[in-house]
Amino acid sequence: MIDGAAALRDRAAAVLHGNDAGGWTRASPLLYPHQWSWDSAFIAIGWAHLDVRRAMTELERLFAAQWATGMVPHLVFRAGPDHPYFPGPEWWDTSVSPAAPAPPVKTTGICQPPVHALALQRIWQLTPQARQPEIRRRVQALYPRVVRWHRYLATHRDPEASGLVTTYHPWEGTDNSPRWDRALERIAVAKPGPYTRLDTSEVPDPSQRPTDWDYDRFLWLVELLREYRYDDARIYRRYPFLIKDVFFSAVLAAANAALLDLADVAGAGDDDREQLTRWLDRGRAGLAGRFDARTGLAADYDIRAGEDIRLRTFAGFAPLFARTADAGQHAAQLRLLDSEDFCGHPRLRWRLLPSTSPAEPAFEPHNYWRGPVWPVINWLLWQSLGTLGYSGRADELRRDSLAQIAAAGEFAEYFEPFTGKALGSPRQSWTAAAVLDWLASDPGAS
Ligand code: 2M8
Repeated sequence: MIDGAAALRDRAAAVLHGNDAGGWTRASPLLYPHQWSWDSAFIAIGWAHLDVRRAMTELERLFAAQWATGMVPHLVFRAGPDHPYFPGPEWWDTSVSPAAPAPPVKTTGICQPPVHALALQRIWQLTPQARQPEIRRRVQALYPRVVRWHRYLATHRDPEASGLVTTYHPWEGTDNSPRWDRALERIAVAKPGPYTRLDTSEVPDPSQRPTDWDYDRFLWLVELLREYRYDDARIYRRYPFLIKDVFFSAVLAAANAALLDLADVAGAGDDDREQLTRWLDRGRAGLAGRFDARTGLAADYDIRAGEDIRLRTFAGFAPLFARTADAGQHAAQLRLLDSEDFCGHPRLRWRLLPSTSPAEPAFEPHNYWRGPVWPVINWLLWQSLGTLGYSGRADELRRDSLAQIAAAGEFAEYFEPFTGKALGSPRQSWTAAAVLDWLASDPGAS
């Protein structure tokens, strides 16, 4: 039993209620005032502990902004002008694409890891019997949309049928991860129009956020995507940033397994079941091909440069995130997870997976995706390890994650790995959501 669990739960619930904008939830109150895609999936898991109907609404509202291609956009602009965020809808101008949702819905033109099916699965697991008829109907209505989303990723984002998803932008998950450094360095001309960042006023310590050099490139890439009208075929022909992202692909594999698990509840037909099984098998095979037995990590692949991205980051644990069936890979990855390169590093305050290995030259303990510990990444790892049967190590991750958050006294966006200091945005919704799920999953509590 975690000390102070009831108080922590109440505080986590208060964060979600405080960020609830009525049917959708701000990713955080000031820094991220809109609805973000993978944030919403985690947030739905948090809501499922408070109100399963509200949890379903979170996902339904997000999928209401799904593109005609099946893409679920990385961000739905929902907050009014009193909640500024940069870059806003004008910068993205998705009206250039016939696939974008019709006004007044405003979104960006990229996407984020498909955690949504995992959320749907968790909501269903947490649905009390009395609510099952209603939630089953809602799951049945949403399920085909989630399948379309996965189809978009398996086709438009994988024209090679490699089983690996191609990402177009650092904002498709882990913004300034060093995984993208070389690809961004190759972009010699990055001259976006004039702009003013707002994130650096919300997080006043610039060492916790991406640099202006990063932002120039992030925004320049958006300009190119807009120029190509967010058309996947055109993007694939000409665009400079195309990465086979093993983490994104691993989440898709886990999400395909979750949809198969829900197939009976959703009343899925044989076609969908067969399709999902094919995508799952292909995803696992694609990831197996990216596993490097020498390092024990999976490597991303830069399509444009034709080179592997070999850095020690959390993404290298893609086989675990994908819940691969390969026992040899489990053993190698579990050994590495607790080695000095990752959770066993002697300076770490908690034995949690940092976003970048402290042994990696690019590691920066304060800087966003370049070193800090992210609770949602540890949540995904915790869930994967539990599913794979490593419940002891999974429970350590759960307890250390809760201890870190309780000690810092804040549902922070990310944490300094050596000191445990809260960094980035306070009252981050997905951190509160992960806490609610962890607290309810305490094996010692029942
Ligand atoms: C971060 O990204 C946004 C852009 O999407 C930003 O820095 O402004 C990332 O951590 C991303 O993964 C996350 O979904 C988003 C909202 O929490 O913030």
